[in-house]
Amino acid sequence: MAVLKGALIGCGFFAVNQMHGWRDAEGARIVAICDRDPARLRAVGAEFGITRRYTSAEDLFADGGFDFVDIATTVRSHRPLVEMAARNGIPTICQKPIAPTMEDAKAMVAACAAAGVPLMVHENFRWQSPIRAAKAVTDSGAIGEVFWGRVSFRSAYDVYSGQPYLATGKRFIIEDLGIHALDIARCLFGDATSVTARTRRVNPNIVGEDVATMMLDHRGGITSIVDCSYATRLPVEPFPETLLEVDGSKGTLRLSQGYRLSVHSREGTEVTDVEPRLLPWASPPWHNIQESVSLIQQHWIDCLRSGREPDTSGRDNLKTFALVEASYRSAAKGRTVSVEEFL
Ligand code: NAD
Ligand code: 89Y
Repeated sequence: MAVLKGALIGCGFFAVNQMHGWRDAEGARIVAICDRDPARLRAVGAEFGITRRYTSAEDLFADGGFDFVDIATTVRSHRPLVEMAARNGIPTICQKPIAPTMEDAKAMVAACAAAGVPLMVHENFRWQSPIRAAKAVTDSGAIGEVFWGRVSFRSAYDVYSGQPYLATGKRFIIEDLGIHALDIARCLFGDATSVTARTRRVNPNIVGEDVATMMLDHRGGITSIVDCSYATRLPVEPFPETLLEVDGSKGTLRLSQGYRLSVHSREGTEVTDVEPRLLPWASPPWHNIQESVSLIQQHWIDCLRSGREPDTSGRDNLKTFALVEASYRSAAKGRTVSVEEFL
C-alpha cells in the first residue's frame, strides 16, 4: 500500500514529538514542513531531514504533493489554517484546543464537512495507555455499572518555560489542560449535559486561572468531578499523570500516581503497573504524552486508509470544546451551565 505523504505546519515546542511520531508511523511520512519562524523551520528540517521547507502556509498548499496536513501551531492560527486546508481538499489534523471560540470551532468543522475532508483534533490524552487500560476495565463490566468518577490532574510542574504563552493568556488551565481531562471524562463516562465550575489563580505571575474544579452531569446519569491545578506542590511531582477514580455497582477502579491501576471487585483486588512504554526518542516525564502522540497519529493513518471517522474528529471534539466554554461560563456566572447552550 502506498505510503501517505504528510505536511506539518508549526515547528515549535510540541511539534518535535509529532515529527518523531510520524517517523515511527506505519504507512505515513512527512514530506514538507512549514513555520513562519525560519530558525524553527531550519532546526526541525535539519533534525528530521526534511528539505521541502516553507515559511508561508499558502506557498505550501500551492505546491501541494501531500495527502494530509498536521497543524501544530498555537490556537489563534487554527481556524485560518484548517479553512485553508479545506479549500485545498486536504485531510487535516489540528492541535487542541481546536479554536479560541465555539463559533470558530463550528466554522472549521463545517468547512471540512462541506469540502468532504476528514478533520481530526489532536486530542491525545484519551490515547494514553494508562487511560486506555482503565477504559478497557470499565467497558468490560468488571466494576459493574459506573455511577461516579473523578479525573484529576494536579501538579506544580513548570510548564511556562517550555510554553511561555501559557502564562500570558486570559484563559489558561481549562483551555490548555482541563480540555484533556474533560475529554477523558467524556470518553469514560459518556457525553455531559451540564457543568458547574469554579476557577482560581494562585500563581501571581500568570494572567489566567491555574486551578479549576468542574462537576459534570453525564447523559447516562453518571456524576463526575474533573479537577486540575498547576499550583499543587506534592512530595513527588506527578506531571503529567492524569489520575482516575471510578466507582461502579460491583467495585472500584483507581489509577494512582506511579501508573498503578487498581481494580477492586468481589473477586478481589488486582493491581497492575500500567506505565507507558519509553519510546526510544521519549524523555520522562513526558513519555506518557509522547507515546499517546504516536498512538493517535497511527489512528489517523488507519482511519484515513479505511475511511473511518477518527475517534476525536472535529465533530466529536465540539462536544469537548463545549465543556470548556461551559466551564468558563459557569465559573464566571457562578451557576450550573447547560452544555446545549454551546452546541
Ligand atoms: P509553539 O509556540 O512552541 O509553536 C508553534 C509554532 O507555530 C511556532 O514555531 C510558530 O512560529 C508557528 N506558527 C504559528 N502560526 C503559524 C502560521 N500561521 N504559519 C506557520 N507557522 C506558524 O507552540 P507549542 O507549545 O508547540 O504548541 C502548539 C500547539 O500544541 C498548541 O495548540 C498547544 O496547545 C498544543 N500542545 C498540545 C499538547 C498535547 O499533548 N496535545 C502538548 C503541548 C502543546
Ligand atoms: O499544553 C499542554 C498539553 O496539552 O499537555 C500538557 C501541556 O503541555 C502543558 O499543560
